[in-house]
Amino acid sequence: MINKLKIITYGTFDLLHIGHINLLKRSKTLGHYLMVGLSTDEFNLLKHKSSILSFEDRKTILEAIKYVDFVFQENSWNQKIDDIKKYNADIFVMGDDWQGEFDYLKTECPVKYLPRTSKISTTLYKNKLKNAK
Ligand code: C2G
Repeated sequence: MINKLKIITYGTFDLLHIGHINLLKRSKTLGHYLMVGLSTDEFNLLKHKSSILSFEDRKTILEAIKYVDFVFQENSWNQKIDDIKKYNADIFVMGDDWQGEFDYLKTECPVKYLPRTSKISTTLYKNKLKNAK
């Protein structure tokens, strides 16, 4: 039985868009099992982000994506080392807008930053929806 390479990533994933899907799809190709730490509404406040969709809705949407195998709560900035140990993650992945920010995790597992999808973001999405009225 080959080892299931377990990938771990984190995010808010509000108003799901192609940038999120590209990230999740490419993360999954790095291994066999993709775990996503989904920012709670409370943690989003700490990130100075407010999401349109509730945590429960964002979680249900993520769980419906074929690349995603497991979704858990991201409640704070400093749970990643414990999560990597708890879930036996083999590779930590984030979009490269976070380049270098999570290098401290290299003591636990390889850290990969994937190219961010250009010209799309939740903020852009929200503004387009606003202007579409
Ligand atoms: N992303 C991307 N391309 C975009 C937008 C987002 O590749 N156009 C990636 C981000 O780099 C991130 C993931 O999609 O890896 C989720 O993005 P967000 O929901 O914006 O997450 P973020 O607010 O960056 O939260 O502890 C880490 C934080 O929870 C990350």
